[in-house]
Amino acid sequence: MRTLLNWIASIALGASLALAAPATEPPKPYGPVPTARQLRWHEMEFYGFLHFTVNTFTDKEWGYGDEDPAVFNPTDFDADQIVRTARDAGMRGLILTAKHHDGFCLWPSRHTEHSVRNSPWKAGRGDVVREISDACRRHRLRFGVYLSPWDRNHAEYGRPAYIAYYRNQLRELLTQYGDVFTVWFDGANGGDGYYGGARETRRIDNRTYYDWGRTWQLVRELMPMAVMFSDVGPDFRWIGNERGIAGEPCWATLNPGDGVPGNTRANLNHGERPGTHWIPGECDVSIRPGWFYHAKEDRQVKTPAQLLDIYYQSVGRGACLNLNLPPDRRGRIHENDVAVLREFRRLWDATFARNLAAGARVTAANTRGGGGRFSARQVLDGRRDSYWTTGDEVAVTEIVFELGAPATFNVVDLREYLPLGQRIEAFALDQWNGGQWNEIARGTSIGNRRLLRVSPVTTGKVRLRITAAACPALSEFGLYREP
Ligand code: FUL
Repeated sequence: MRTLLNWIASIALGASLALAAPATEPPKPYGPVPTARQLRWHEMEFYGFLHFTVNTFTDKEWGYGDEDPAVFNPTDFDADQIVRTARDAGMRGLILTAKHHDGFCLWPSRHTEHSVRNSPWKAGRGDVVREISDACRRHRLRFGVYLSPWDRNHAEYGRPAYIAYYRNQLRELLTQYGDVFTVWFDGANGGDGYYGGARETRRIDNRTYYDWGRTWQLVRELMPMAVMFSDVGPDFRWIGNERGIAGEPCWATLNPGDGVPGNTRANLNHGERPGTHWIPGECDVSIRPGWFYHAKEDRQVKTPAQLLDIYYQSVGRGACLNLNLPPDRRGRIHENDVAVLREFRRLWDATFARNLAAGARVTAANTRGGGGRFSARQVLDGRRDSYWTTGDEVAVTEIVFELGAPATFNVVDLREYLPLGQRIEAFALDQWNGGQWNEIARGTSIGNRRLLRVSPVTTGKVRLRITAAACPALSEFGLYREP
């Protein structure tokens, strides 16, 4: 009986090995995987929004579209101060509202009179898009644009002519300002507005009106490495709230179906597994209550501790964080915001300065090909392009870190190797207390990055247990201590 069972088992094993990749080759990808442009975006992790337009001067959040361009007049505009503030906070890019719902253009578009060209700022010769994109290049940040699909100023909004106008504007932004890392398509669509003087309510069918497929194609042609945001992608999705909080779990995959910006049934906050597409989440949130600057909110800037909480619940759940900084009426980031960002960065630096597991002795229960390029040590080399993986047949495994001397930590950091898909379904971390293992943390989705805050633990040995849908590919492991 025993031999018969062994024989059946060996046939089954032989069949699965025949389908598997050789042990010295990487595993086959699992499910949808990110494109090169999405991988570049994942690496950014933390970047910012700049909400700036006529609203800054009229003290509104949504301009009606009848604002006189003369109201746009920053008294001391300083693109370097804005971009430096973002860079010093740790951001890797900035997305500027080139045009918000009010339709006013921060660049001298050839296709409208409703722009900086007719403002008193720099006698009509200013260009905010130019200045911010140039400053981003100087300070090594990526530059991106927000171009509101809804336009409450334009006379043709709601009719086909507006779609041609919108695409002409995209063409200007994607051909005149160098590399653009993202185009951010907002989902707020249609409603009342000025519309060239009509002052009426215009409803559009967001499934058909914008013909998104062709607009997205235009962006691909003009800027192939740009990632596009909308509620449903195509490259990254809205996280479903404006508080900057990703779900737990938060999968990078989604079933967008026939959803369109502003109209989707997909689970944006958690993502969906299994999912047909790789469409990871972005958490957008403002450092103040509003998206635009209002002097009355000068004392309502989020605290460094609040920003850190948001960071752990966005970047720490595999999403990117897009933190809005609203330039004030001078055209600078207000002192209160600068002070908060400086302290946020100080705490962040102090936490992540040293991986307490960096020098650990690592032993994995299983290693693909027995070692070498897939060995357990790869998770401590600080590189996201290397990883530890196992034989194809392994779905449940573990990896042990002997720290040498006891260390105290309260943050656990994990990364999957994204080019092979999101493979890990669940994990748990144990500490060795001298006699046995005690579980201290557990979770499900990892993806680009998973940060878990735990109550401070002091131990010389930890164990990570993993359950995966296909053999795991873990890129990084870290233990940190918050000051
Ligand atoms: C929303 C807009 O309506 C807000 O004004 C802001 O731009 C935010 C980022 O997206 O949908």
